This record gives sequence, C-alpha cells and structure tokens, in this order.
Amino acid sequence: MVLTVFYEPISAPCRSIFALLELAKIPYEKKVISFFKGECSGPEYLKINPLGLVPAIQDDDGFVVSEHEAILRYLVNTRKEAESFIPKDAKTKVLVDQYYPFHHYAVRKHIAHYFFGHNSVIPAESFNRETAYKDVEETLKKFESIFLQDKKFICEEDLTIADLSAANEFFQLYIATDFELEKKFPRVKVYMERCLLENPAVRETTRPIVEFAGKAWN
Ligand SMILES: N[C@@H](CCC(=O)N[C@@H](CS)C(=O)NCC(=O)O)C(=O)O
Repeated sequence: MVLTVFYEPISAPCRSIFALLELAKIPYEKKVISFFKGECSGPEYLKINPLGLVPAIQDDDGFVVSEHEAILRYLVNTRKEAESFIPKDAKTKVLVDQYYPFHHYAVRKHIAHYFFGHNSVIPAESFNRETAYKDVEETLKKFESIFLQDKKFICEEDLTIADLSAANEFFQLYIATDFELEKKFPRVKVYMERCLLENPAVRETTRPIVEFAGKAWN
C-alpha cells in the first residue's frame, strides 16, 4: 500500500500537501474527491474522513489523517525526507506554530470566502463583496507586517510547511479572483512565487487551479 491523498483539485489545503510531497520526494497516489459533485459528504468518503473535508491521507499502513496542518506535521514527523520542513531550533520552529492559528482563523477563512463568493460557489445573498474584500486586505496587511516582514520566508531562510499553506491560499486569491495582489501587496506576490515557482514539481501542483481560473501564470 502506498500513501494515498484524497483531494479536490482546486483546493488550496490539498495543494499544500502535494507541494510538501513533491519537495520531499515522497511517493504517493491520489484520489479525487470532488467538492463540486458533493463527494466530500458522500458515504464512502465519510468512512475515511467523517468531517467531510479534503484533504485526508491514508498512510501506507492504513492510518488515516485529516486536516491539512495535521497532515503536513504528520509527514514531517514520520518521513526523514520531510523533516527539514519544520525547523528544529525552538525559537525558529515557534514561528511556524505561531502562524498556523492565524492561517486558520484569518488567511484561510477570508481568502476561501472571497474565492467561493467570487466564483459564485456560495449564493450571492450570502456574499458581501465589499466586506469580504476588506477582510482579505486586512489579513494580508497583517501577514506582511507581522509574519513575513522583510524575510525570505516565515522562518527567515527556511521554507517550511507554514509557507506552503500560506502561499497556496495567496495563489488561489491571485489566480482565481479579481483581488489585485500584485498591485496591493507586491511583496506578498513575490513571496508566493518564491514558495511555489522555484521547484518545477511544486509549480506543477498549481496546474488544476490555474486551469480552473483560465488565467496564465507568469
Ligand atoms: N480545516 C481544513 C479545511 C479544508 C477545507 O476547507 N476543505 C474544503 C475544500 S478546499 C472541503 O473539503 N470542502 C468540502 C465541503 O465543504 O463540502 C483543513 O485545513 O484541511
């Protein structure tokens, strides 16, 4: 049995798992659980992840993990090839730990809402574009000033799982909405490209959302 990733092709949390697997060169298989076909809450998939969310993984021994942060940490903790993606030094590692709560309650929450609203996945009456836009803008301001600052990555020179989570959300915002990331937050766009462009295999993991958006990525 090989590690299997259950995923939806356009999902940012799912792409962060593929980015780590590619960077660490960990073999895996993938199985689409289509969000648009309602497969996330289908009886078969609920046996894998009762939360009805992708991503989830099933390890080569059958062990199942859900929630993208938990999956990334699990891979780092169980695969030697992935161990460098969380720094060992306590004062550097804490920058990863400190980022994740903000990722879930702000970055993921507001960008996913803007993305789904912009792409009419949530009904128009539940989407206030102006408020949603401001929430994203505020979040990016905080990300840039508090977490990125003038560093290369969240942990200075080390590319970590936190960067893979963050960059994939920013990419979704950039490629599949009208949010002007380049104009409003040019440093965040350069950071996002640094995280996702430098390794061709990681760049390849962005293909499904690029195709969904129908927009070229330079
Ligand atoms: N907290 C979860 C969020 C994952 C998530 O939002 N997944 C979405 C796709 S991007 C999903 O599975 N949605 C299915 C549904 O809402 O039915 C994580 O970090 O993995």
